[in-house]
Amino acid sequence: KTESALILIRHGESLWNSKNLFTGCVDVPLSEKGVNEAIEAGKRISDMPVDMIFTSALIRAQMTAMLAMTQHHRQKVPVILHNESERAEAWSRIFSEGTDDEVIPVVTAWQLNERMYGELQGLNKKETADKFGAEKVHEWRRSYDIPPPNGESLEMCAKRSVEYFKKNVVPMLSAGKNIMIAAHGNSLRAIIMYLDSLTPQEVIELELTTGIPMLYTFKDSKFLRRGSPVGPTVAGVYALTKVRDQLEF
Ligand code: DG2
Repeated sequence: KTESALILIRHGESLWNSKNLFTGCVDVPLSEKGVNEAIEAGKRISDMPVDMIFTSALIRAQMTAMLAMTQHHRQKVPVILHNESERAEAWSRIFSEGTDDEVIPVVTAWQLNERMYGELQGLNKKETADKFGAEKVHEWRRSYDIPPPNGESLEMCAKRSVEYFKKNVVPMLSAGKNIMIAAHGNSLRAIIMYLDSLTPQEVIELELTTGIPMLYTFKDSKFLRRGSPVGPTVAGVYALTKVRDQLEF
């Protein structure tokens, strides 16, 4: 029986999150608070096996993954793979029986980037709501299929992020590999919508907090949510702690 773990984590607070600016594809780093959130997230998953890491191509997600791994009890070294030949080599190592590799391959993919927020990028979220109306801005931020001006709707973001997930992450989980994905509020909302079979109406309510790891298990081609994705709830964190002991690796 093969059960594998999937850990999803929205990056820690970025410098633009702290200023309440629409960020999208703008490549800003974590704030100091975000750095600490990433380290705390790492402590929460420090005894969970991680065989491979996927991150977006943006620095805030990469910083989060790397900072989280500084807390891992195995002290394996996450190594970013920059080209196809590095990837091919890592694949053959990860699948060779009996290798206790001290390296965790890290794949960066633009498909996991935050949704392109178009003309909203760089604008203050509150000021934008004052200008265009809270309802309109909420629609741009949370609806499934209404894109912000010159930006991507969640549906468009889902097309690339979920496709990438199905093509690259699911085969690894099927092979029994434990995966961590560090990405973004909306690229992860799209992936969670797929994992939890949420409807376009239900996904409107889905909010992800920065720096809280969410756990799924994958078995018999099915995903099972083991830690709450909604908010930094104590229940969510407890669920994660409890589940750790139940997993068999
Ligand atoms: C935020 C999320 O993305 O946007 O682009 O401003 O996860 O990379 O910080 P992230 C952005 P909202 O969900 O707040 O609209």
